Amino acid sequence: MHMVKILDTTLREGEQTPGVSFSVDEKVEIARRLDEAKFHMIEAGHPAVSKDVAYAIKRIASERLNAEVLAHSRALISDVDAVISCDVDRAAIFIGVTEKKLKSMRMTPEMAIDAAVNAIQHAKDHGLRVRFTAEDATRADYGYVVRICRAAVEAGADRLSIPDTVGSMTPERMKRLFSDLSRDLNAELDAHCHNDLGFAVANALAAVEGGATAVHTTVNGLGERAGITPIEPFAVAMKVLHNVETVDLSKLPQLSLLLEKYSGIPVPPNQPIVGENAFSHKGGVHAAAVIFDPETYEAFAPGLVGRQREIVISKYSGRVAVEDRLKRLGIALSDSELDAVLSAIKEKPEIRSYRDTDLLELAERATGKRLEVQIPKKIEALVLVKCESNVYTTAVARRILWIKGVERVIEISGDFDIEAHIQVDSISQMNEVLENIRVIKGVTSTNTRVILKKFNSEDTN
Ligand code: HCA
Ligand code: CU
Repeated sequence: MHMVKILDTTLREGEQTPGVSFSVDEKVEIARRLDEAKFHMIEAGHPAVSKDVAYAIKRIASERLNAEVLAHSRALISDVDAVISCDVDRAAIFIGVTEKKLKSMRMTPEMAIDAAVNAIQHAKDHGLRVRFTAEDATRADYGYVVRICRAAVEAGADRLSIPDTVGSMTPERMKRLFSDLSRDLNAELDAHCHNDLGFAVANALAAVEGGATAVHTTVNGLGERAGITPIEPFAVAMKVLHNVETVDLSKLPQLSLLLEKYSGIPVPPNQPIVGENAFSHKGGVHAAAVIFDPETYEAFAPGLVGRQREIVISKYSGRVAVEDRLKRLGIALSDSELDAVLSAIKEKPEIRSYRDTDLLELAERATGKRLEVQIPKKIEALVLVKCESNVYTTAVARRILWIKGVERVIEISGDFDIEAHIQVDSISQMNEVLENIRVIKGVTSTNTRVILKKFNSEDTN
């Protein structure tokens, strides 16, 4: 399998996600982090959209990153001029190529070719490299796609993007399309796959098998509607299935968290690679086998992306899992003691999973023994949050809940609007959580109380 370049378009396609708008500083930080993770190309935005979009692109271009920086442009001289003034490496010029889209623009196929060629030549005249995008190519007439792409290459485009703009392709058709295009066109081919049917990762892999030399992705799969190919499963699949290195896989979880924070779009727990549960085992049979040999229930080791395997302790757990967890806490119990712990767990089906402290407490009760362990003491605090009077408190509460270290959030009445329960390992982590709460739009002030001791109602029985 050949080398594949990754173009990240979180800042362009990703900002087209409903509800998402990044600040200029956030964009610059995202671009730096993408560069550190060795992304090859960064599509920084479409400068004709607004002044702040153009300004962010200029700032990113002035960072002199290793990654090639691109700006998006319609096939219009005025859009290309906006790209030229951003000082980027490459213009990404697009025009719709389906019959319907041409009609809506009141253009004949020949007029669209002329518009593309003029825009490309204009960009080339100003020293820019050019990628040409035949928008909605997968639903357009193949002969016309080849014709407009050949004209684009002749005008100076050395990359062509073939987007599946509405995500309606299947992997089989994608592979065939890209192998036909690699035969008929003399340029590097980019695949840009939307996820409307859930095939964005599979279609991108198939495009690569057909001959694509670059794939467009976003962090967490952000983008219009259902988004596009998420980098996390795509890059891992390239490594695991084809042994091809793309970006630095160990940086993906952090990038995902950063984008969860800046986009406000939460990552579901069952999301591959970066979801909370992606490396957790729960069923008794699964846990026992994984503890014996991880490969029994893992396609690849979590360490590949810098994460750790988790064994969930719940009513589904068997002896092996409970024994293993207690052992890791430095506690060895006899068979009968383990039985007592296990049956105590099974008697509380309402508890979805046990944290170490809860498991220990339960084990102490079940065995009647005092268990001495070395678990790092957690720091807990209650943070009271006041919101601006015109903001929707629930939206702020939800954003607080996504911050790592926040365990629980409740809306309250009185002087403050929200109470957040925080649990972290260190004071510096505590400061980080507080900082993350304070920067949320709509938060006016916070008041933090460190928890010294807790009492449960059961303790008094
Ligand atoms: C758009 C369309 C686009 C372009 C992709 C590309 C698509 O939002 O303007 O330039 O490679 O999906 O067709 O994102
Ligand atoms: Cu798109």
